[in-house]
Amino acid sequence: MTSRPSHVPAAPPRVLLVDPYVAREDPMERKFVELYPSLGLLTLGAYLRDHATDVAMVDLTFERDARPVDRAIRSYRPHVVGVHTKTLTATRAFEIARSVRGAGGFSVAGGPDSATRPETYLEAGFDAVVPAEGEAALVEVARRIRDGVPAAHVPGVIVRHGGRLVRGPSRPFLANLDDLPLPAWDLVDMEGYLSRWEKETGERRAAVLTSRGCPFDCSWCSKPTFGRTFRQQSPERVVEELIELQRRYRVDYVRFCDDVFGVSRPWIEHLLDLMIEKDLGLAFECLARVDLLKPDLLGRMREAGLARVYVGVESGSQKMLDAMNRGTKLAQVERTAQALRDAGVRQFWFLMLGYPGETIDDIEETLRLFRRFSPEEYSVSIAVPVPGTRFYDKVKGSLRGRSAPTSRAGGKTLLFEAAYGQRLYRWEQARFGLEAALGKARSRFQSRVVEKIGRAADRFHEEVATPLLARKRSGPPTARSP
Ligand code: B12
Ligand code: SF4
Repeated sequence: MTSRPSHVPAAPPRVLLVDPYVAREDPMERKFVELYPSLGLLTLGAYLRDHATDVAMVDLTFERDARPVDRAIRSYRPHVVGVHTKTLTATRAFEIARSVRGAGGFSVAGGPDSATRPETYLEAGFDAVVPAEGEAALVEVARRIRDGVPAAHVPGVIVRHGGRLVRGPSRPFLANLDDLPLPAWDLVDMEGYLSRWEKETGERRAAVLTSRGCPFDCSWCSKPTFGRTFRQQSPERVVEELIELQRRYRVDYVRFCDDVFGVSRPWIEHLLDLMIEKDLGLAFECLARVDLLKPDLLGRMREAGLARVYVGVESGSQKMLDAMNRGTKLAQVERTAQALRDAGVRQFWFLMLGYPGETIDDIEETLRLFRRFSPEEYSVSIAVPVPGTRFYDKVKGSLRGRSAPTSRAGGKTLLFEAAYGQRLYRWEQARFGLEAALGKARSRFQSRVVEKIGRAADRFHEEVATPLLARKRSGPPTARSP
């Protein structure tokens, strides 16, 4: 490093942010994943700029491989390369860390996967991991690296030193999310995302986050970054962001990406009031919990533009909801599903099969619930034990094949020794598929033929598939309730 006279201000550090997600490599992408740029990275980028740091970004979402990262390293010569991590993209992230090291640079990993297993990322070639909120930590690391000072002992940063992990002290979360700048949308190809949406749906869709964290405690949910903490922006700040998206990018549909939307009743009422008062003309969708989405709120949500709700139904068996520590009641599921239907809002249900303790009868209860309400959209996945969750701890002694299940399994592969074999769960998934198709046919044709097909499928399930596939792992084969 060349020394600089003390009166000459240091040039701003240069940080290259990387989203290593390549859509074409994601087996779920075509079916379920809706593409939006990473809000975590866009907010980091905006915050770095506000703190005298130069930022560039490579978003691999629409690329074929990581070559654009190599090119950016050569042309931009960043002090620090910051990579967002998910389990799905771990291999790609490791490849990038090796490239950075090869080019003599400094790499930092952040995001859910590296937060769960920082040692793996450091062993794979990353120089540092930020396992929690990244904004302030990354600013400090970038300044240090520019100045040739090691990043060890920086609050909120983990490095490897002498073969050991050195964890800096923990860093408090940002006190007020309203202090965050608007996401730096210009760092990515917003028009690429928006025009793709426009082609598919006729709408220009963008993602917005109004909060960080979630106060609930479902036993299979991985929350390495924010844990059970919960903070939200003011409704005024949220509306400011919506208006900017409309003004700059002609966005007309918003996905609120919060873990749970509307945790606080006064907050959501205030936001809805503002959206209605400003007459934004935006449609929106969100993910809601059935215990929070009260029917008496739906009218105003509809007026403010609500078009679709993702509902974490998970199971039609109260016993399973309790086992998952969902904190929801079946009666709430039923009430919400009915209210959404009455209000004409599309529902997307998340359902899960195979959670420990689930029997064939529980699955049957889930299917009955599904049949009763025929949600417009759904995803039914085989439970994935994500490292760092209580569910993972419960089954980690019986993982099948892999030590760290990846989300590449896409909810179709059984990753642990569950009550039944994978074929049973795949069969049950197919039954939900058939049920969905019959539900659509029923609403269109009211035909006796549809009922006949349904009954034949049920008979086949009971008489052929169940005896064949529902062998409990231990003990003799059973017909129905094991
Ligand atoms: C919204 C969301 C989506 C949206 C939008 C994603 C996006 N592009 O932003 C959609 C629906 C598209 C989506 C898709 C997927 N998602 Co998603 N998603 C979320 C959700 C609910 C919020 C993400 C978010 O914006 N958080 C808020 C921001 C502020 O936090 P953040 O991104 O973590 O970033 C902060 C810190 O982590 C850190 N940080 C992050 N990156 C970096 C990098 C550096 C260098 C540093 C220093 C710090 C740092 O600083 C940031 C700011 O403080 C999370 C759950 C969650 N709470 O995180 C799941 C979550 C991230 N998704 C997950 C998964 C699995 C996926 C998919 C892979 C699903 C699939 N294919 O099957 C895809 C991948 C798509 C993609 N583009 O990567 C998992 C990841 C689990 C894991 N261990 O990998 C999560 C954690 C959900 C879960 N509990 O399982 N997702
Ligand atoms: S599944 Fe949803 S409600 Fe449950 S803890 Fe995770 S984010 Fe919160």
